[in-house]
Amino acid sequence: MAPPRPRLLLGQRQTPAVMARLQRDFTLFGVPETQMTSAELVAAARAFEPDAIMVSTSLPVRAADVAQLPPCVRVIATVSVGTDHLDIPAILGRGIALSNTPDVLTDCNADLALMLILAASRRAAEYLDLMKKGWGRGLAMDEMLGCRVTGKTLGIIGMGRIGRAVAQRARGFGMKILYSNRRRLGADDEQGARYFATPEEMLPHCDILSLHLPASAASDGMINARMLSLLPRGAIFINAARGALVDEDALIAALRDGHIAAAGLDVFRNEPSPDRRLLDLPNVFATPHIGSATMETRTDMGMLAVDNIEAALANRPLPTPVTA
Ligand code: 8YV
Repeated sequence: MAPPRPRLLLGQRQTPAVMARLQRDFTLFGVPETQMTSAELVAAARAFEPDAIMVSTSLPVRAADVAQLPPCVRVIATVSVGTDHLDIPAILGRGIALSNTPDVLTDCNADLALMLILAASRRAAEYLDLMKKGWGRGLAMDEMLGCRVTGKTLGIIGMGRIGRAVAQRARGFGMKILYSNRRRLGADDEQGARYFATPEEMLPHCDILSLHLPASAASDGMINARMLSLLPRGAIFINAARGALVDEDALIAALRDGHIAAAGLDVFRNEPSPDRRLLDLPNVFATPHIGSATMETRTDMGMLAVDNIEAALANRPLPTPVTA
């Protein structure tokens, strides 16, 4: 007789290929229409007693949630590279293995950052709005002009895998790359990019600033009024990393005043209900946290999460563990 299939609590529906694997190899608690809340996840875990739980950034697992999980839970796999929605010490402290999904989403996140750079610089939100209204009259030669991207200087804060992939793409637009990072990269990874030990030193040289660092207590609100004022007037601001990195009141003020010409934002402090004042600004091009949202990448992320769950349940080393 086949051994009983492990019990998996799925916090969010996954792509068809991932769902097919899960339905074949696991006993599932029922598939949520879209996704559960943290409270629903805890209640389901207590009712269903799973061996494994799958979540992602929009489904936080904080210390109070971890404390209520039944002892049968052996592994939590987040379908994300970011881990700021998880209380890592609380999870590991209960002896629960934890994994994330690095690397597989690097390209799509970098592609999205380029989309935001192009859309914000070239006023895509305003043009789209005009076209939805039917266009209707010729534009003057000096009307609704954007900023040329080719040849501009791009500053990147956080030169990890995604930051480097953004730099690689931006070089294709003839952009000069500056970066600030906890440590300087080797020449192979730098590819001619200029290093600054602090963002403060780099900001005055940036035409475009793009964030690619994780959210943490240390980085919370780091892009504040003082930092924005260090950018040259008319700079473009891009955030496809985490909303918590930004003081949104300061960003709104800088966008209203024109000190920041435009912003491309995929992430917000209060997701999924961002500050309306940001969304209503004509010079904000906004997307709903979709950096990894392609069929290919979400499938790769889901498959990697399942690989981690299977490894943990078989007492094998996890392919991509979160250790601290
Ligand atoms: C989200 C992300 O996980 O990987 C990350 O850290 O922010 C994204 O890939 C995804 O959008 C689902 O919430």
